[in-house]
Amino acid sequence: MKRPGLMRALVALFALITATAAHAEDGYDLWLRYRPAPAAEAAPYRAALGEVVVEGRSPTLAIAGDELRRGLGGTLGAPAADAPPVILGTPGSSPRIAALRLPLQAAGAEGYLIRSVTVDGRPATVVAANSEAGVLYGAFHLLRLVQTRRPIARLDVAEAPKVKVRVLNHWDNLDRTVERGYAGFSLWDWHKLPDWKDSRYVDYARANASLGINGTVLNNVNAKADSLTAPYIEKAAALADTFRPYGIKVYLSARFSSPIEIGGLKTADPLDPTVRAFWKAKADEIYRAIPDFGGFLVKANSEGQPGPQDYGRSHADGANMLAEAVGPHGGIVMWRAFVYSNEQPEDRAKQAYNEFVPLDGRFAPNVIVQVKNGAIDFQPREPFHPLFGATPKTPLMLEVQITKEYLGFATHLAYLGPMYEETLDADTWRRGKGSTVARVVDGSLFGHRLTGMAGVANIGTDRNWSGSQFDQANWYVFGRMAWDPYLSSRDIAGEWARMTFSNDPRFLGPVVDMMMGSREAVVDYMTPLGLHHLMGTSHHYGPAPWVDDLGRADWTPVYYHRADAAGIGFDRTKTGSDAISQYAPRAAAELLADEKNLLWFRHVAWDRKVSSGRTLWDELVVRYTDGVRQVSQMRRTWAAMAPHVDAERHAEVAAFLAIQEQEAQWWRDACLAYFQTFSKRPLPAGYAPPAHPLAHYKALRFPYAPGI
Ligand code: GCW
Repeated sequence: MKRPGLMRALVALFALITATAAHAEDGYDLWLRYRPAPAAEAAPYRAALGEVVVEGRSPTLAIAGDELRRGLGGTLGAPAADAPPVILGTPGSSPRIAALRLPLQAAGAEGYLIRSVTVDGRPATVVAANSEAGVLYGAFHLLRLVQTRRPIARLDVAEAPKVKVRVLNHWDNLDRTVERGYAGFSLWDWHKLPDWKDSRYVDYARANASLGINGTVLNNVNAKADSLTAPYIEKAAALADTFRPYGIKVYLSARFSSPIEIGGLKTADPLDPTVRAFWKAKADEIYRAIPDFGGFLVKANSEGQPGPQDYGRSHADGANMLAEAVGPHGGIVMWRAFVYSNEQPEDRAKQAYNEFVPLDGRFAPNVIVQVKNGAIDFQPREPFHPLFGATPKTPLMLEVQITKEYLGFATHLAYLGPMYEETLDADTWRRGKGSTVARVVDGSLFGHRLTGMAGVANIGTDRNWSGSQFDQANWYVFGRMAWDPYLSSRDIAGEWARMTFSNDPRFLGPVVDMMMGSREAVVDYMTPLGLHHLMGTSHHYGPAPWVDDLGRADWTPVYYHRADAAGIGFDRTKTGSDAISQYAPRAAAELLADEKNLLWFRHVAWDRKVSSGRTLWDELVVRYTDGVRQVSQMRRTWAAMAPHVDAERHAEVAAFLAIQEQEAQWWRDACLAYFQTFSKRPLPAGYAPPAHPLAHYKALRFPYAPGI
C-alpha cells in the first residue's frame, strides 16, 4: 500500500530529529565542529580526498593524521575507497615525500605545502613540511579548505608564518581567577597539576594549533613569584608536555622581585651578581623540567609591579639580565613597554615612548619589547602606539587584547578583527610611505628576525571557552593575524563564520557584515570621536565619565576627556601635551586629519562644526544614539538567522545582544546626561533625552563585576 503523505511526513520527522540532534551545540567545538556537509556539497571533496596516510611516526604526525581523519570523517563521512589518498609527512619522515623533491625551502621551520601530486603513478594530495609542526598546520589548513568549501582541485598552497612568536598571554592567577577574564575561571587547574591533566588542555592545544599559535604564557603579568618555585615548575612542565606535540611552547611571567621573595636575597638589583646568579640558576632549573621553555614575559615598574628602576637601573638592564639567563637555552624575554607613572606630570600617553626610545640599541638580541596597540590601554579605539617604528634597533612585538576589558566584556558582540587590522595597517611613516605597523611586527621594516604578536587571552572554563559564541571569533582572528598580519579581517570573519555556524550565503552575508560593523558600534555608544577611558572605576564595566577622585589622576575619566564649559577632549598638540610630536610628521598629520581621533588629540569647542556639518555637541549626540541603533539592528539581523543556527547557540547570542542593547542605551544616556552638564546645550530635535537623571547613573555600583 502506498501512503505517500505519511511517508513524507515520516521522512520529514526523521530529518527534523537528526537535524536537532546534530545541531545541539553549546560552542565547545569552536571552529573545529566538523559537522556533516550536505551530500551535494560533500561530493567533490569525497571524490578528491580519500584515506589519510601518515608517513612517519611521532606524536605530532599522529595528531595531524587523527585530526584529518576526524575532520574529513565528520564532514564527508568514511573515505571513498577509490579517492586519492592524503599523504602527510616531512622529507625526513617519508621517502615518498622526499622523492617528490618539493620546494620546501621557503616553508622554513613552521610552514608547509599542500599539493595535488602524483605518487607511485596515482593522484594524491600531499601535506608536506620541513617540521612536524608544519605538517600539523598544513593538516588544519586542508581541513579549513573543506570546512569553508574552497576549491581543492589542483591544490598548490604554500604557507609560512610571517611572525615568529605567536603567543597568548593568559592573565590567569594561581587561584584560577582571571584578571580581565569574562569566561569563567582559568583553565589551568594548578592544584591538581601535575598529576591530573584535564582533557580540555588537549582541546585548547588543538584550537591553538589550528590557528598557528605557537606559544602560551601561562600566568598573569601581574605575577606571583610562586610560579617560579619548584612545585609550580613541575606543574607548568606537565602543561608543556601536553602542548609540545601541538607545536606550542610554554612561557612564564616572571615577577622581578623573585630573588627576594623566593631566593632569600636582600635585593633584586639586576646588576647585583647574586641576583644574576639566582636568575641563571632559576632558568637552568626551568629548562631541566621544560627543555623547550619559551622564556619570560615581564611587567616591570608598571602599576606597582617591581622592576629595575627600584634600584636606579633601566628597563634594558632588567631585560638583559633575564635574557642572559635564558639565552644559553634558546629562550627569549618579552619585556612590556606598558609603563607609566603617576608621579610624573607627563601625559600618560607619552611615557612609554619617553622611556624606551632612549634605550633603543641597548637590549640583548634575545629581548623583544612588547607594545600595546595604543599608548593608553586597549580602548575601543586608539591611534597606533608611537613606539612602533621609533626603535629601529629594537624588535617590538604587538600586544592586543582578545578579552574585552573595555569593550563590554563577554556580552557585547564586538568582532575585533577590524581593530587589529586598523593598527597593523597604520602607517608609521618612519621609513617613508608604507612603513606600517605590520612591517614593524613582521620585522621587515628594520630587518629583525625576532618577531612576535601577543594576544591577551579570552579563554576560560565556560563551555563556549570565550564567554560568548562570537568572542571565539576574536581568539580566531588573533591567531590568523599573528600568522599573517596582512590578512583581511573581513575574510577571516567569513572563514570563522563558515566554520563556526554555516556556509549558507543567506547566513554569511548578513552575519559577516554585522561582525564587521560591531566594533564601530561599540566605539559609537561608548567613546565616539576619540574619547577614551570613560569606563567604571577598576572593573571598567559601564560608563563613569564623572569619576574624578581616584588615588591617581591618570586613572580617572576626567583626566582623559577634560570636558569643561568651553569644550571636550585632550589637547595632545603643541598647545597641550604635544604627544603628537612622538609620531613621524606624516603620520602625525594623518592622525590629526582623521576625525575618528578628534578628541584624542584636541580639546574642541562644543559649537565647532565637524565634517557632517553639525556642531561637535550635536555630533556626539548623533554618534551615541547611532551606536545604540546599530545594536538594535544587530539584534534584528541575528533574529532573522534562526533558521541557520542551532537553537542553543542562537538563543545565547540573542540573549546577549539584548543585554548589549540595554547597556548601549545606558552608555549613551549616562554619557550624554553627564556631558550635557558642561555643554549646556539641548539635544538636537528628535533625539530622546536620557531615560534617567544623571544622579541615577552616578549611583550605580558593581562591586562584583567580573575580571578584577
Ligand atoms: O589594561 C590594564 C588592566 C590591568 C592589566 C594592565 C596591564 C594585567 O586594567 O588589569 O594588568 O592593563 O596590561 O598590565
